[in-house]
Amino acid sequence: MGKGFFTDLAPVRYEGPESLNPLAYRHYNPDEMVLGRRLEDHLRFAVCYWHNLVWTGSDPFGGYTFERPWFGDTMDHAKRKADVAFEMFELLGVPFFTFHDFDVRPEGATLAESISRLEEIADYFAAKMEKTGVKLLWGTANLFSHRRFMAGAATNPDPDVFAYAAGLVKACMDVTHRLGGENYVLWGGREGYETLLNTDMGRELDQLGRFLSLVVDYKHRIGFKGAILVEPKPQEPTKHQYDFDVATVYGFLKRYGLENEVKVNIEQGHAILAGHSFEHELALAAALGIFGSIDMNRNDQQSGWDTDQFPNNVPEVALAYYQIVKAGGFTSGGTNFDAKLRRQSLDPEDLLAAHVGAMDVCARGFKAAARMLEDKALSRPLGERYAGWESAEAKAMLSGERTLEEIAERVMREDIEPLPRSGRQEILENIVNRYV
Ligand code: XLS
Ligand code: NI
Ligand code: NI
Repeated sequence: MGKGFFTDLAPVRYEGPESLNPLAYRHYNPDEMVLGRRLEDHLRFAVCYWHNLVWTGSDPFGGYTFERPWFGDTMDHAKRKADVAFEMFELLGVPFFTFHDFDVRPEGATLAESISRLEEIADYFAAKMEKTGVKLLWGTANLFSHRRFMAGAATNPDPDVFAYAAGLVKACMDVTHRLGGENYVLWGGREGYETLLNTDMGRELDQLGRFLSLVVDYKHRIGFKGAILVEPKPQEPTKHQYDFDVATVYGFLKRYGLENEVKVNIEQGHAILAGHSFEHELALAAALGIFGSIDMNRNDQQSGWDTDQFPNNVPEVALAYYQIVKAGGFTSGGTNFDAKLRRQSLDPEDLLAAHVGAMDVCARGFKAAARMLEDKALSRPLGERYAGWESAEAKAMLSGERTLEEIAERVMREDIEPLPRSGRQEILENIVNRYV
């Protein structure tokens, strides 16, 4: 049974697909072997601190709906919040959690005070992590909520804000490192602009490039072995965010020489906001060698903003995990639920049920993806589609052994006339539907 907030709720267990218990896993059996590995080690689920323990249920039209006993800005409140957080992680049996500095400690009057409070909570976490075995998937600094960051952090016109942000990030990296975090995330919450009338874009991009280089240098100096991850998002809160999508981030990393140092944390909802599918962003990151981790939270199909809902669509999730397993699966990354309840979901039970459903959807999707991979259901037809490139002449064109003139001459000499072939999209879609 839970202890504090979740008093009358029992730990969530795997009960199999026939179970009618709303607080049991029906598809997520952590010990099930899939592709030669435990499901838990494939999926690497993480629960986020901010949406579950900090968000009050407010929206643009109304204030809080949640009344949580740990809401308040003292260190006592912060510790009660941590107690509830770990109670929840344990009840769910998740291996990882994620947090921002801002989520876990009250803001201090100075940077030094904010940092010492963060350090104190980190000690509190360390003891709980030791006791429960829950690990840190990633830590991050919140460089977007406080008014000092309204015009950006690294991209602020005021160098004092850049410096202040550097101080916060250093402290967060220290704590993440100390707690054995497996990654460090930077989401550019307000690194963007509202209007070009007051924005020098070239300068701001250089500032952001410098900031990220400082982070990478520091990572190496302290011996942090985790990955540095940038989380792309096209807009919201700023009208135009610099880390728009995976392609934009890759171009940015190349420009500042960071493409071998930094990877991406891809969020499903952000992919949709950027006009892409989640699997597009995953496949591109894998192709560019910068795939790191995922935030598995969807948007509402109609609303056009980041509604951070728990995943509930198995076919969608299956196609995403297919790209991930095809690329070799997670290394330091994992499946973080950067997702929140709807504001009427007031009960402790709602917090658990949301994650139970999400983890089951992910498990079903992942297992479908693994079966497609094992059966070569998609990779065989894909291989056939590109088989022409196995010929010696085709390879010579790609390796740079042929000039444009030589290629043109050969087409004429051999009287080549390409034969259009079916892309077989519907047949392939039907194949996927056999698995999901
Ligand atoms: C907001 C982002 C944020 C990051 C962490 O849209 O998803 O929650 O994941 O700062
Ligand atoms: Ni988001
Ligand atoms: Ni996110």
